[in-house]
Amino acid sequence: MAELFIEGQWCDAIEGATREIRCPADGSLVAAVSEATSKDTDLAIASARAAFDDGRWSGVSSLERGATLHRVAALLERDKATYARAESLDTGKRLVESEYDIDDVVGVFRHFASLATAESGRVVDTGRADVVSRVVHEPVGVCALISPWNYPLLQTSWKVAPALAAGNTFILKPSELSPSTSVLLMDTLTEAGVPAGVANLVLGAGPAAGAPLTEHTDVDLVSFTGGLATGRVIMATAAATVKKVALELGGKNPNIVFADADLETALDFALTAVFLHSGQVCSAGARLVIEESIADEFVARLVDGAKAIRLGGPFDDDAETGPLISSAHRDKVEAYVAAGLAEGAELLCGGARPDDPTLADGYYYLPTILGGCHRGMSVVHDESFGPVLTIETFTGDTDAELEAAAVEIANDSIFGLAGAVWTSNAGRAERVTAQLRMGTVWINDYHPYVPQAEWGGYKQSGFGRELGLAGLDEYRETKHVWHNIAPAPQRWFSGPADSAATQDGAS
Ligand code: TXE
Repeated sequence: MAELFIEGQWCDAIEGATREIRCPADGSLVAAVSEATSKDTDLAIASARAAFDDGRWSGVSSLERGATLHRVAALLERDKATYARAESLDTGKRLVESEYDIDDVVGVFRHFASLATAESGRVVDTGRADVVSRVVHEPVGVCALISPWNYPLLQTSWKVAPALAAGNTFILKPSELSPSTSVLLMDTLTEAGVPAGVANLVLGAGPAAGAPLTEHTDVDLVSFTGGLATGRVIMATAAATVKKVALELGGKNPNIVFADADLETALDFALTAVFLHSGQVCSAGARLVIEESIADEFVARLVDGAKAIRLGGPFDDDAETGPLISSAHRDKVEAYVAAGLAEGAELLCGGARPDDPTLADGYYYLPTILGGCHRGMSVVHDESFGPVLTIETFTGDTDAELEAAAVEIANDSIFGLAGAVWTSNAGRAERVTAQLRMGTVWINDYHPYVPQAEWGGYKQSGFGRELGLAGLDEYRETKHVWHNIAPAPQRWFSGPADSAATQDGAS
């Protein structure tokens, strides 16, 4: 209890409600946490507003803000085991994957710690000796940070670290399914020296605890990572008060394999692309777009690989991937596969819950491959966010036709988050990459990212960028200051007679 963090204090939800957090691996109770309503969210907004307006963080030098973020990184390293265990219990993901995630979180804080003092502005040459003109960056103000459940702390760090680096205050609303590491983070921020009221946390359901953040006039910016449907609602709601909005809404990402690729490596990565974290990855390579001449053999071996994937809980050393986040999410994935089969897709493997009785209490779903898919099918276009791969093929009589066919299929999506190209022909790799309408393209690789490079989507995958340099700019306003150091009348209008003439006339 008392997991809301407002004005530097832990508190219960005003209405006293709680929510049970259950481990998706076996349904066991992890915690019962406070469940906020709009009353709590309003208090958190007031706290963040006051903290911003009195300059207790924005007035701190960028050097000191950077040093604070470096301390956050060091504390996260110190407490890595606690964080990783909490993340695994909430999400069901393997402990080793949570440990990788916490390492990444440390890297994100270090990246933005370094950037805090960089790019502070520039002097503009106006061509006038009597004017000093400069462009400066300032924090946006009060930020609403709404994060999802698949990489709870990592996605949160992509927002919290730049928001703090730029001098903002914030209210964090993590997914109601995975709040534990956000709760831990508040104490870490305090220990690192973030002043009370700068970092606020509300837990609870999206409509009750999150929506008020997107409506309130005292919130200046909303950064959201989650589903497309919720993103549309948030964008529309935020329009009423013209907030700055950044959205990352997932994707349906093509993994394109040409016959001239290193097929052993492409096969290995095709499995990771889609089945990592049981497909609950916004950049998952859930569409295999493969040259027809190699498709049969490649897919047959892929099916063998998918069947061999071992499912298990966070602390099972033999497990290779874990459960889905919730029973409701598994229902959604099942419905998605059923719709694909009804559309004419061929079930090549999976398509069911595992029959292993030791997994019966968890929300597991077998790695699934659907063959015979084409662009007319909704299963090819909709995001399942589960361990489901669709197979599409392309062909062409000439190199140009082949590449054009692959690009046309890959770009035929409302999404544009990420994709990959596998080929040993460097020219082809560059030509195809240049045509792909996506925020990230991997060539002969899948999934790596670094905090130094921007992340975000084209099309309905959202807008705005996280990480990189642009990930800081989302949280900064830009102000042009024009300082006339030798002011003198301009005489555009004839104006009143000058004071000397008036005095002469009066005498
Ligand atoms: O996400 P929601 P859900 C996709 C994936 C998944 C689908 C739905 O396809 O199946 O989204 O998942 C908060 N105002 N992704 O329902 O609803 C909510 O409490 C303010 C892609 O779990 O988008 C949570 O904190 N906030 C994705 C956050 O929004 C609201 C990662 C995300 O929840 C709100 C996860 C409202 N009206 C799912 N309604 C990615 N891009 O990586 C909900 N929320």
